[in-house]
Amino acid sequence: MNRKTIGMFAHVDAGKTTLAEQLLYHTHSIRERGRVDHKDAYLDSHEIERARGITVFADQAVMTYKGTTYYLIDTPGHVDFSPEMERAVQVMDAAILVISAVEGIQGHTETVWQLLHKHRIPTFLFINKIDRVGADVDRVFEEIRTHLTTDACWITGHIAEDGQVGEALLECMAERDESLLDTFLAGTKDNAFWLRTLQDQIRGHRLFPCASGSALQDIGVIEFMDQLHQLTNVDYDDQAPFGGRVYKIRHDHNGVRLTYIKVLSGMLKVRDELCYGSGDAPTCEKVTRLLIINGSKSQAVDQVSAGDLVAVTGLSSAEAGQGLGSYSDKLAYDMVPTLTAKVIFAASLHVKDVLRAFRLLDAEDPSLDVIWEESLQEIHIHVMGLIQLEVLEQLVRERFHFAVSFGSPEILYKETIASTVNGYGHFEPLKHYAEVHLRLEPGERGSGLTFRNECHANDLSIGNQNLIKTHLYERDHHGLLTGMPLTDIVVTLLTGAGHNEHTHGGDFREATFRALRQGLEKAENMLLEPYYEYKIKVEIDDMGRVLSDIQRASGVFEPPITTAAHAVITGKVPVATFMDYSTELASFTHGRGIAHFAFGGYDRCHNEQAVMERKNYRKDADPLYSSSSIFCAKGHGYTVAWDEAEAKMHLL
Ligand SMILES: Nc1nc2c(ncn2[C@@H]2O[C@H](COP(=O)(O)OP(=O)(O)OP(=O)(O)O)[C@@H](O)[C@H]2O)c(=O)[nH]1
Ligand SMILES: [Mg+2]
Repeated sequence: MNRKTIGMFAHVDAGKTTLAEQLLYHTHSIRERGRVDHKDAYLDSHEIERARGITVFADQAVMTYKGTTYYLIDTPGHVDFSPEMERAVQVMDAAILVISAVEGIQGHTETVWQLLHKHRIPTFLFINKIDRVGADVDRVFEEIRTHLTTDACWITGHIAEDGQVGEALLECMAERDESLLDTFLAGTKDNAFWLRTLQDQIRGHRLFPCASGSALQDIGVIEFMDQLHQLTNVDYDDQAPFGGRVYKIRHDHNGVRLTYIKVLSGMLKVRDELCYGSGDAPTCEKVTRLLIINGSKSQAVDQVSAGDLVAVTGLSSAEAGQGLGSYSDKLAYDMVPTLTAKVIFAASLHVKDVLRAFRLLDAEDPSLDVIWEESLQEIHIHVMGLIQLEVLEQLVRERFHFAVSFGSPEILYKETIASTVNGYGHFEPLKHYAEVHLRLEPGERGSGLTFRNECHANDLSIGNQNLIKTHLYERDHHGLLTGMPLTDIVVTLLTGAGHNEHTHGGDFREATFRALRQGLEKAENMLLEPYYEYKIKVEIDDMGRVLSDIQRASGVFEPPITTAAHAVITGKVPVATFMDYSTELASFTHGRGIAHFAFGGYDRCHNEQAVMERKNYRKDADPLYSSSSIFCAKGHGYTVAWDEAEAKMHLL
C-alpha cells in the first residue's frame, strides 16, 4: 500500500490545525470536527496548546484516502517553535503551505518557504480564510509570485475528480518547460501524460500548485485533498536495505524514550538492530517496540516499511536528524536560538532533579542546548523567545510537578580569536603529571571548535591523545572577554606528555584547559554576536525610514530593489538591535510592510566594549579556568603564571 507523509506549514494562525482537522474528518479518521477555538482540535491535543490556541508540538495523525495511507503532521507556526517545525520538514513527501487570504504572505511564511525549498519538499499552497471579510485571493496570489515563487499555478477548478487537467493549468505547465510547449500547442489529449508530467514538475520543485478555500467553513477542502492525492507520487522501495531518519524524540508517561523514525527504504521489524553515531564507535541497539502514532493514541505493530512513520523504543541516544541504516549522515538545523536564559527555581528543590528534567526536555528539543554551569550551580538554556519560556514554565509544572521561572533572556554572544597562537599547559602537583601543547587558529565562521592532531604516537599514547580531544569537547569553553562560549577555532594538538606512574584521570583535563587558556591570553580575542539576514518590503515612501533605522541599528543593506510603488531591502543586522523591529515596522507602515528575518550566523559584535562592560567577566576569577600552570620542585607543586610558564615547559 502507498504511504505518503504530508505536513502543514505556515505563519502563526493561518489555519493549519483547522485545515488538518477538516482533512481528518473527511477521511473518517475522526468522527467529529473539533475546533481550535473550542479547545478540542485533534492535533492540538496538549493542554498548553488548547489553552493558548496555538500549536506548540508537531503532532501527527494517520488517515486513509482512496487506498493511500497518509501521515499528517501539523507544525507550529509561531517563530518561537520553529525548531520543532524544522525537524518535521525533512520527512515530508509533500508540504501544504497555508496562507491567509486576508493577511497574505507574512514574515514567517517566507522562512518556512525557504526551509521547504532548501530540502526540496514538493509544496502545495493553500490560500485559506476566503470566507473572511477582506479576503483577496488574487492579491495573495500576486504576493506569492513576488515573494515566494513565480512558479505557482492555480489548481482550484483545474483538476477534475477523474484527473483531467484543465486548459489553464496545462498552459501554466507548458510555460515552465519549453519542451512541453509544442506538445501543448499540438493539443495532445493524452491526459495520463499530462498528469504524470504535472506530478514530476511538482516533485522536481518546478511548479507549485495553488488552491484556495476556507478550512473553517469547509470550502474547497475535500477538493484540495483529492488534488493533492492525485498530484503527489512517491516511489519507496520495500525491498532495498533498511534506511531511515530520526525526526523527533519524545518520552512516554513512564519516561521511556520514543525515537520517531521515517522509514526511507526497506523494512524495520521488532528486534532488528540499528547502529548510529560516529564512525569509529557506533552505538548498536535492538528495536524493542514499533508504534504507529496517531494523535495521542499509539498502536504496536511488528514491522513497518518504506514510507511509514514509526516511533520505536530501544534506542537510547539517537537524536533528531540522525540517519539510520543506509542513511548514516546527521542533518544539521538552521533554526537556532540566539538567546539564553537562566532557569530559576526554589532553593527547596534539588538542583539535580531540575537538571534531570531539563536534560529530558533537551533530548526532545535539542535547540535548548541545556548548559549546566557547575561553578555557579546554575542551569542555562537557549531559547527562541518569550512565548517559548512561558510554555516551558507550564510544561515543567505539568510534567515534572515543580515550578521554575526564567531570567530575562539575553543575547547569546560568542567569542573567537583573530590570530594564531600556541598554548601550553602543564599540570604537576605532587604525584600528578600532564603536559599539553596546542595550536589555536581562527576557524571559519560557524565552524565551531575543530580538532586536529599533529601529535606523534611515539610522543604521547593514542589513548591520551583521544583523552585530550574528549576534554576539549566535553564542555563549552569560556572566552576571555566576557566568558561566553568559544567558537570558530581550530585547535591542533601539537604534542603532550604523561607519566607512567603519576598521570591520573583528570590530569590531562587540567593540562588541556590550561593550554587552551594560555593560548587565549596570547591571542587577539574577538566578541561575536548573532545577526539576522533580513528582507524588508515596504511602500516606496517608507524606504528612507527603514534604511536609516537599519543604519542606526548597525546593520548593512544591499542597494534596494525598487518598483514604482515598492522597495525590497535586504542585508544583515545584529539580532540585539533588531529583535523588536517587526512590531515597529508594522506600526509605522500600518501593517503594510513585511519583514522576514532569518538567522544569518555570527559576526563581529557591533558594540564589543559595551557588552564587555555589562558582562563584567573577570577572567582571573573564573573558577573553571586558569591560564597558569603547575610545576613541581622538591616534592611541592607551585603555580607559574601564564606569561612565565612557557619557558618552563618540559617539551620545549
Ligand atoms: N474565518 C476563518 N477562520 C479560520 C479559518 N481557518 C482557521 N481559522 C481561525 O483562525 C484561527 C487560527 O487557526 P488555527 O488552525 O489554530 O491556525 P494555525 O495555523 O494552526 O495556528 P498555529 O498552530 O498557532 O500556528 C482560529 O481561530 C481558527 O478558527 C478559515 O478558513 N476561516
Ligand atoms: Mg496550529
